Amino acid sequence: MSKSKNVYLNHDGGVDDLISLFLLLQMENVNLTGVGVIPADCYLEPAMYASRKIVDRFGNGKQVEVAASNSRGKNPFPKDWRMHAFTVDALPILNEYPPVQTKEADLPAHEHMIKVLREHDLPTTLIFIGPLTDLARALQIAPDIEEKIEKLVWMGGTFLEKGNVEEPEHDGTAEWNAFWDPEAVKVVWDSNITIDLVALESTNMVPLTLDVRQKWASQRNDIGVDFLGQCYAIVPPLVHFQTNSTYFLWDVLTTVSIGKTNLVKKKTVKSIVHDSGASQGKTELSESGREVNLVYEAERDAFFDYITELAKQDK
Ligand code: AGV
Ligand code: CA
Repeated sequence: MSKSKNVYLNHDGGVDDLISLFLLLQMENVNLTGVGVIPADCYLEPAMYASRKIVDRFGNGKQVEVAASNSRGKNPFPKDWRMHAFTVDALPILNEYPPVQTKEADLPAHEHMIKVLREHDLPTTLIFIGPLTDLARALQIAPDIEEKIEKLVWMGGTFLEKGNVEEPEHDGTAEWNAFWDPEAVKVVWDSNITIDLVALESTNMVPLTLDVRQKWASQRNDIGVDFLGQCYAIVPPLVHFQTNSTYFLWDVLTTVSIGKTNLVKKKTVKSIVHDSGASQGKTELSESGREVNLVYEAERDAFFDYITELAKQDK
């Protein structure tokens, strides 16, 4: 058995953000020290409630505080996507035994993270599966936390020609988490933190497809697999061709990459980020840039098998 590692999660309330929280709570070698929720690809209130209810229902008795972010971005997410958290929050499986027990932290997310990092002697792995705003703000007011950070694992960025932002006044080269707050990416790039970048290169290999949904449906007698199936019923799968709404398991790949390293391939690259103009949020390869460990490939079938097993409550 490998030793347990401290992990702090900052997410933005999408379906795959909430599933990431659920799966982290199932990992034996993870000590989840806290959770921050930022209202980027979600509305804050349902995302906070859904997170706390997931800890209640699937946390196996773990005590984890959930902190609300008061950060604001530069480029807002489409409203349709932000609505998903309302549905997850309303699922009967999360509402069987009210009231909610898991505590909401009394500090905003970036300050809560600073407090939790300082409280632990051993360094913490940060998982950010939304924009980097809370981390950038934390580094600005408490630069000492850098030494408490083992590494940052971030779902964001891409070096592909086409990102996933399709918005007026943008050239389409950025990934959304970077685009929401490009200046925050720059602040984090300027730090000395080790960064694993789970970029679109690898997440493009794990679209939600109908065969995966069918597999979850067939195994829905397990309550954890049923929860996966219910949540991924909210978002559109890849059927005939990819659209701007097609759902990938971006954040879930990011989250499981911390434990199951054989599911992904990494290489070191140097990168800069554009923080303004028509390419804002674009990460670009450049010899003058900072080093990041780019996760550029994923083992699709092994990945879906792994998360389905991890989700099972009757093991
Ligand atoms: O760019 C991927 C990020 C991930 O953190 N999010 C969704 C994941 O949580 C934004 C996003 C891009 N395309 C989307 C997104 C889509 N079609 N639906 C919802 N969110
Ligand atoms: Ca996200």
